[in-house]
Amino acid sequence: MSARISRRTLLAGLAALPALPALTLVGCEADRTTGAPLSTVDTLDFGNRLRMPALAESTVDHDGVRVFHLSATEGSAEFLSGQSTPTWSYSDGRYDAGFLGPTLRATRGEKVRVIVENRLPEITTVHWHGMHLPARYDGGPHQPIADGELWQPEWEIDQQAATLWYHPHPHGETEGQVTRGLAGLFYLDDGTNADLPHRYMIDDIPIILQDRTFDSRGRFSQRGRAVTGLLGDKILVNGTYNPTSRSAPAGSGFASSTPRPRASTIWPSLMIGISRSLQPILGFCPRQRGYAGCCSPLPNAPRSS
Ligand SMILES: [Cu+2]
Repeated sequence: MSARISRRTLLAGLAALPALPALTLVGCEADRTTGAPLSTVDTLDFGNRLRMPALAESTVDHDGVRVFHLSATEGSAEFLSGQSTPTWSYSDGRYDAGFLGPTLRATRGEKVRVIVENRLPEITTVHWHGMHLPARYDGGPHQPIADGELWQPEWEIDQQAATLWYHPHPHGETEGQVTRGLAGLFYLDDGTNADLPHRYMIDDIPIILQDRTFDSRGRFSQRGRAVTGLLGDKILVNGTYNPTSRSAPAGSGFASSTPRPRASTIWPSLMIGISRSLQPILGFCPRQRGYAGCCSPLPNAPRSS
């Protein structure tokens, strides 16, 4: 089943959604810093299946501590068709997408230990962004992990439910290491919001938005530096460029590899597009046969020549 949905279909879906007036398509303006276009309208076909970071493996040791393993490693990933990009990533020994890392998950009251191994050719650290924990385990520049070394912070989860992330924080090298791919999510549960979606990748969908610039060989480029930092001209969602994902009703799974038989004809698709200025473009595209043909693009939607 093809995941490719035309731009016209997306626009048709948007046109049919008066309840989403805020999610308008941005114009053809250029970024003031780099001159790159702000809109991806008519430049993407949403042809790549949205990647999802797996939940990290963990074990509970005899002291009741939940133990995770993260290895920072060199690798590669394909973002642009046919081009292999050198990357760094975190692996838990089972999952390694070549970019980003698995999602760690723990519950308030649990003790956790993360065994971090640095297999990179330089110093790194792992900082638990947003985590309440002892300063010596925070993972800032003052807690370097030399290449080939292990670091094993251990703490008790003691804060409300949150979506946090982990990333390297070595002095002067944070941007470069995050750009190459080092980052991941850390979910915290607290058991008090049972009515919220909580089934990972089913009704609780992780979305990691990042911008990158690629050179002619598909490598990450450091071009596009602005006062706010490095600005990319391509948006990655969970490490996927030009992504698409199919939605399904509650209970039947999201982006399931085995959708219900009628899913392809009656359920909408969630399209995710992000402009350079981080304005989301979302569309629910009915996939009933013949539907797309009865709608036209938004009247003032910009068109590429
Ligand atoms: Cu941070």
